[in-house]
Amino acid sequence: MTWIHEGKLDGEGLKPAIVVSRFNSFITGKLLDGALDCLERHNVNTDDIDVFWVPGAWEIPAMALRVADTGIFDCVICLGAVIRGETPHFDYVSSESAKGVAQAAMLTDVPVIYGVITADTVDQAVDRAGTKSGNRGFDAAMTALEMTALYEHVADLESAGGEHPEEEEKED
Ligand code: INI
Repeated sequence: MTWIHEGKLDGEGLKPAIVVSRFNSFITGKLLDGALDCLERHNVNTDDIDVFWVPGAWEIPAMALRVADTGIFDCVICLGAVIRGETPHFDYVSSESAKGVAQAAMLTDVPVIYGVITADTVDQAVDRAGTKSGNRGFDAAMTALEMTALYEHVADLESAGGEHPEEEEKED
């Protein structure tokens, strides 16, 4: 018999933070709309959501870590859009923002979620911000709900000394 652990997608009572960059705001604004839509549809109270705007994707990780370390929020959702130009700048900004968000996630106690689009063209970015290929902001918020519930579940398991709650399901 194996114990299966999964995060539920119910945001009731949660206090999420969103860190979103202003660079390419015609895209990041749509990612923010998607994230808010997801949170509200999953029972998060609008008054319990805090949005922190930063200048660009480069600034996201440091702000995400600061916000996460306040202890005020249950999760941090990072949203940005890095679009390739004619110089190697894209590579520096996109890789540092991805690495930085991953590092923030490892250094803090709450889930830090990566919802930064990296695209070769404006069209690719538009496709991922609420048109052909869905909305990466919505997806990131969904991931945040799942991971927050799972973190809390692991904390409950730890404080119960490894005793599984009665309602938890076992699979053969
Ligand atoms: N920031 C982005 O969020 N997206 C981009 O596409 C981008 N490009 O291509 O330059 C970008 N650059 C700005 C960067 O994030 C910082 O704000 C800036 O370098 C100041 O630190």
